Amino acid sequence: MAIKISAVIPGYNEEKSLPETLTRLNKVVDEVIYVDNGSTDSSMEIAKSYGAIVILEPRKQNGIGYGYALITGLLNSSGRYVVTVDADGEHEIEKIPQIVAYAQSNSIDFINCSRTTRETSKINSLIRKFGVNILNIEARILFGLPTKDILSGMWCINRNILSKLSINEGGWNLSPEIKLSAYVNKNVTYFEFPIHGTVRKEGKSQQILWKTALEHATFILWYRIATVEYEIRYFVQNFTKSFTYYIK
Ligand SMILES: Nc1nc2c(ncn2[C@@H]2O[C@H](COP(=O)(O)OP(=O)(O)O)[C@@H](O)[C@H]2O)c(=O)[nH]1
Ligand SMILES: [Mg+2]
Repeated sequence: MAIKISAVIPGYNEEKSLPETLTRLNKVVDEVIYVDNGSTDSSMEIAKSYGAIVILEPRKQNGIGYGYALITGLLNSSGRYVVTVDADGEHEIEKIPQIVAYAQSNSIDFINCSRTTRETSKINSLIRKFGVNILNIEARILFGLPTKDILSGMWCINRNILSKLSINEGGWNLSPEIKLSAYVNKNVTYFEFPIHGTVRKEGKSQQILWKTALEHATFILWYRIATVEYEIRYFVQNFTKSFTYYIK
């Protein structure tokens, strides 16, 4: 039996991009959840007309509700696997069945879809590439995370591990947070799958690049400090287990 796949889209004023994105998504997933932050255009009506489940998530963190929207969408999805994509169609939606099949046959719980193909590299601006690479290096040094795209917004998650992820960031930082949370959790298997990334045809990005980059850099450092306690607890638990095993 085919497994149910859900897609979650965070969106804000994306009426121009949504028709194409939703048409593409409807061909490859069983359920689409569109989570809006109070758009002033007709995004929500459009999403409804394409059959998506529409949720209004008004919370924001420093003016952005990207993270809250995704958390709410993930919690309200029902598929065996949940894939997140941006509303602007920048991700390779057509690869979803292949990615889910890969996750299922290899028992992978969390896949980060990294925008790393050669074509993608030609499209992205130098400043973005530079920023993402610096953050990739930071995550690799601090966590050993073998990521090529710490900021990709396309993930494929096995529903069984949703409750094991500790995700709280309401703004852009949810993107690094969810990957780090999956990677540091010893009960979650993490993998990266290459996809094409494109540049939106309509509307404009909500990012203020330098500000977001700085926030990400500080967040990754802070997250390292916060998770040291988890690592120590894990070590002590294992140590105690082995110790009691040997002295029995
Ligand atoms: N719900 C919600 N979605 C947002 C918000 N800001 C951006 N988004 C969505 O997040 C995705 C990525 O945003 P975008 O501005 O394209 O960022 P970029 O791809 O990094 O340039 C798009 O689907 C946006 O519509 C927000 O405040 N709330
Ligand atoms: Mg975008």
